[in-house]
Amino acid sequence: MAYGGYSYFDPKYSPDSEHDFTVLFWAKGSMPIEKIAEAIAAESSVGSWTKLRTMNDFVWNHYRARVFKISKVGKNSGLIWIAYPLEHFDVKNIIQFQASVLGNIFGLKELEELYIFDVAFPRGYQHQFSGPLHGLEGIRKLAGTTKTRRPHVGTIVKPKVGLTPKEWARVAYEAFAGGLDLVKDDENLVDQDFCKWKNRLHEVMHSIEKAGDETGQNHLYSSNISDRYSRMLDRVDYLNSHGLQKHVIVMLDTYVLGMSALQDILEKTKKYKFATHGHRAGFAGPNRADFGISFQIYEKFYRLLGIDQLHIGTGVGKMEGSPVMIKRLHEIANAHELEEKIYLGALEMEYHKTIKPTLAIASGGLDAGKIDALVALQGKDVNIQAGAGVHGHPGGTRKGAISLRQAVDAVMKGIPSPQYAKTHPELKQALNQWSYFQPSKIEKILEYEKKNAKALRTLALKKGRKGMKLAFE
Ligand code: RUB
Repeated sequence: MAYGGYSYFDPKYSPDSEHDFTVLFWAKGSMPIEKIAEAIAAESSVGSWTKLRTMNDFVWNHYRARVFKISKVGKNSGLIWIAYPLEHFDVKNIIQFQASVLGNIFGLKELEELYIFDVAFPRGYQHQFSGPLHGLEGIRKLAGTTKTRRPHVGTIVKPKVGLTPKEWARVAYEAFAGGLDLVKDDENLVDQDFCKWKNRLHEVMHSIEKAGDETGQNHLYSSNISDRYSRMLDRVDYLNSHGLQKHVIVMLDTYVLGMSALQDILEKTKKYKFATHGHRAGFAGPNRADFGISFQIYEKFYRLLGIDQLHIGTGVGKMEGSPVMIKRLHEIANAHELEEKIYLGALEMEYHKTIKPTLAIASGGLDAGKIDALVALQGKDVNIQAGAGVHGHPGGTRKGAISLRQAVDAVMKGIPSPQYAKTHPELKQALNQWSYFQPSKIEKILEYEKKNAKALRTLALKKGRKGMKLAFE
């Protein structure tokens, strides 16, 4: 069933992981699904709505997309697998990839739903990128946890915005003194008049020095520099001129600042050897509805580009994302090989060997009572952050911080938090305040996934995106 005069359907085609991108789509519309698939392939590669007198064999053979599989759900809906050749894409230019594969197709008027689940990047593309400079192990080195392998613990100073630099740094000091590794700016705090970036930075450096003398820890500060590109550059230069690599992690609102600026600013942070922290504010806009792009795709790009630690959600806190999906995002951050899981819209992929793991950040609605469940889901290679779960503790910020550290100590000793709380009052107060998230709930979900993987796959292939949602949400 051709579209625009050509057929992009090639069921015999088998993508090659060195050379082809594989992209998994869900689509529904007013045309038969075969035609929808052709339209997507055409508009995202070499074609358009009608036959082109300018098309030639070379273009057709070298640059077109190939629909190699369709799993039909209804007459007009289904899952679609499309392969794109490496030559189609510009070198080290993610914007060009976005304009092709994540671009015009969303506007095709015949489509009622279009969701792009995942992209498996070919090795030939991956080695255009250098990945994280520090990555998981580098951040562990900074925090001094290479041997203990415990989860990192941090906080986001709250209120999100409004405190003065001195007030902000005082809260940071309390959090560090309570044993937290990291304090970070919120995604919406940068350089507002009431809390200028430079003033806050210097005040926090005093807090780090003071608290470090007391705790013996190397405390870290994720400083949000997100802004127009020229200002971000100035900030990175400024951090470098003060030699702050040991304590400052450069924080970037990766999604809203966009791939273009991100790609260049990361070259600069790498040049100066700064570690980086990726916050994903805004990603959920094109992630939750009928037209959307899964965070899996952004996350892979962020790892390829070199974000050292990245927000991926929690699976147990306030933000969207089923536990199994968050586990998948954790794997994208730090595994080498990714399994295919069609019920999550997840494709098989292997990272190029030079791409280091990124440290996953679990953040959003956490408190000490959720640590056991979180570790059951994400393991110990994770940076756990709690904002309100620290500053909303009945004993205040320092006790909130202590409660988080106690929960982490407990999990490292293999003792459930409620038991540990009997001899640790700060943890006890936190559990009383917010209750305990039973890790067995998470274990059951993971067990269910393991036992039912085949059935879940069948359900997804039969019912499409709706079937995937039914499985876990
Ligand atoms: C945390 C907070 C973060 C979210 C972002 O505050 O609001 O910005 O983690 O979400 P609190 P995600 O601990 O008070 O909820 O990490 O999923 O991108």
